[in-house]
Amino acid sequence: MNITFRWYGRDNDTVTLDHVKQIPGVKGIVWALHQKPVGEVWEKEEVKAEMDYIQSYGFHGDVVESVNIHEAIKLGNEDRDRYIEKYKQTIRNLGEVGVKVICYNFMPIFDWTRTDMFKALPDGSTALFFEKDKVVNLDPQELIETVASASDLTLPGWEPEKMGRIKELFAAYESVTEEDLWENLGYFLNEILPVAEEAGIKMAIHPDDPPWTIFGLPRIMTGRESLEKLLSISESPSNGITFCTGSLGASPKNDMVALAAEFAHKSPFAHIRNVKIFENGDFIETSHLTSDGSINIKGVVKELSDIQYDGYVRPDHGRHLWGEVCRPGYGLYDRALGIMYLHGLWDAYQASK
Ligand code: DNO
Ligand code: MN
Repeated sequence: MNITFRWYGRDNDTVTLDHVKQIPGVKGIVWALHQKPVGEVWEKEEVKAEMDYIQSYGFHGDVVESVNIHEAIKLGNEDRDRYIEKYKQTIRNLGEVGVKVICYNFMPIFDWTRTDMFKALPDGSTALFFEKDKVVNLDPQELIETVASASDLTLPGWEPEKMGRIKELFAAYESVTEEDLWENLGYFLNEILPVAEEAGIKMAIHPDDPPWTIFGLPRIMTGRESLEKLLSISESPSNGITFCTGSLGASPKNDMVALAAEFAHKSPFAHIRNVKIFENGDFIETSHLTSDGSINIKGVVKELSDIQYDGYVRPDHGRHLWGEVCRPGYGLYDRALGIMYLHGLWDAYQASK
């Protein structure tokens, strides 16, 4: 278990690498060039400068999250080949500085979706919350405004350029079915996987968050069958999964311990966090502690320990604690606590072998 921490860059995060250094046992930083418009090539000098900075703190920068995919590729329209070529160049440039894993997602238009970024938990902390019924009746524009007002910093996947084109994008997706989306994912992977292999990089798809259709947009990475189907697209060793317990686990249909047993070995990257699911389908993010949420985090870590999992792991989101002002879900304190829980579970399972 190679513990990492997601960080948004020098001018783009409230957390600094000096802070991260003080969390026990963190080996690497999960990074991205967040200022780059989606679809543009990440140039060699830019990726090298970021990697050098991360390594100057003694961290590795083996994992990039995310190289986002241009909507033209997801829509499968006439511009896709041009954007796929750019994506390939980014993969090559990342391979050259030693990147080993690229996390990406294939969600139309929106990345992770929540209705409230600072919902109070009974203990007085706040966390990301999803109210199921609210989304059924919500105008996507309202959601965009909620997200935009949550932080002074732009949230990845919610870039204003993209949000400005929202009507046009919704219209473009009207005729796109789930089957079309699978086909477009297959086309993309068959193009890029040979390049990733050559660059020594594993591609790790992030599941849809939440793992069901929202606003009538097709969503395909939602559970066991999706993971199986993804793997059946290509046997390339570069075709992998980001095993995100909180995303898939927001659906009670997904048994995360059973999924870890089946898919951890095809997941070069794991996101570990807990959510509490309510009967009406709402869910709130909680601390990592198993008893605080609906996901058996200790069972998941046991599965990882059983196979001597040597992939990269990060605590995913955290609550906002002790008055911390930070990116929604990406403060320092709760993710640091989460890391200590993961270390504790891992060490105990390893010792009991
Ligand atoms: C949700 C988070 C997301 C994720 C991106 C991956 O669980 O991990 O921000 O990083 O959707 O592309
Ligand atoms: Mn995740």
